[in-house]
Amino acid sequence: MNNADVCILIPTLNEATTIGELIKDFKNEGFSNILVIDGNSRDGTAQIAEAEGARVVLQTGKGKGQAVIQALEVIESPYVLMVDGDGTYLAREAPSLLGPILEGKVDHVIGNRLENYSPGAFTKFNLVGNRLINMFFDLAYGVQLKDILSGYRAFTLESVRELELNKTGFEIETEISVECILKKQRVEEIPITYLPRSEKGVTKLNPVKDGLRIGSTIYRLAKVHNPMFYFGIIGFFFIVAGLFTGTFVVFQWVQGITRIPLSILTTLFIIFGLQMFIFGMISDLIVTLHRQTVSLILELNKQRK
Ligand SMILES: Nc1nc2c(ncn2[C@@H]2O[C@H](COP(=O)(O)OP(=O)(O)O)[C@@H](O)[C@H]2O)c(=O)[nH]1
Ligand SMILES: [Mg+2]
Repeated sequence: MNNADVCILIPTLNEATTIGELIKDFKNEGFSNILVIDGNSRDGTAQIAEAEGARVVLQTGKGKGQAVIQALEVIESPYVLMVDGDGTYLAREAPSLLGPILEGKVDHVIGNRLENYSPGAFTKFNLVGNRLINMFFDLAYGVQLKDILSGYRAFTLESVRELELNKTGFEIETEISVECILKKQRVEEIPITYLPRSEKGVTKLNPVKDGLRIGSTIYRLAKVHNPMFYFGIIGFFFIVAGLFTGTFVVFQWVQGITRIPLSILTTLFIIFGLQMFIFGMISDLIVTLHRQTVSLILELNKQRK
C-alpha cells in the first residue's frame, strides 16, 4: 500500500478542539497529503491545521456539501479518504477502508458506524433516524447498504469525479451514495469505530431539519431510478385514504345513511391512487427503455474506439 497516493480530505467548520490531534494521527499512520477544506471557521481551525502541516483551502460557499465538491476539484491524488474533522473517526482504521480501494476491488468504501459505535456516539434519536433513513434508501434503490450517511469513506478520484454532485449541505453523503448506485459503482461497507464528539465541539447537523432534507433527497432522487417507488408511495397514501373513507361510507350505508359527497371523495381518492400506480408503471417502462438505449450507445461507442 502506498500512502503517498492517498489524499486525506477533511471538511471542517469550527473544529479547533480536535483538528490538530486528528492531523497528527493521520501523519503517524504515514499519510502526509492532508487537505483541510475549511468553512471559514472562527475558532482558528484553519491556522491549527496549517501549523500541523496540512494543506488548507478555504471554501468559497457554504455547507459541508459545497466544501466537499470544491475540494474534489483541487485533489490530484488517485485515492481519497474523506473524514470528519470532529475526532469521531479513528485514523488507525484508515488502512481497512483503503484496502479494498487500493487493491482495485471496489470504487467506493463506506465506513459503517452502526455496528461498532461507542456509547453516546449516537443520540437515540439519531440512531433511530439513521436506521430509518437507511431502510428508506434501501427500499428506494433496491440495495442493502447499512450506513449511507457515514462521514468516513474512501474512493478513487476517478470514480468520485464520475458522480454528479450538487448538494451543498448535509445531503452530500446521500447524494454520493445515490450517484454511486446510479453509476453502477462497486460499493462496499466496512465496520468502523464511531466515537462521541468531544464535549467542546458541537455538531453542525440539525437532526430534524437535516434529517427531513436527507429523506426528501432520497425520495426526489428516486424519481429517475425507481419511478414505481416514487409514484407508488403517493398512490399508496391515496388508496389508504380511499379505503378509510370508503369503509366509513359502507358502514353508514348499512345503517341506512347515504353519504354522497364522501362517496364521491372516496372514488376520487381511489382513482387518483390507481392512476399514480399506472404513472409509475409507465415511467418505469420509459426509464428501462432509456437505460437500454444508453447502454447500447455506450457499447457502440466502445466498439468504435
Ligand atoms: N467546510 C465545511 N465543513 C463543514 C460544514 N458543516 C460541517 N462541516 C464539517 O463536516 C463534518 C461533519 O459535520 P458534523 O457536524 O460532524 O456532522 P455529524 O457528524 O453528522 O454530527 C465536520 O468535520 C464538520 O466540521 C461547512 O459548512 N463547511
Ligand atoms: Mg461528525
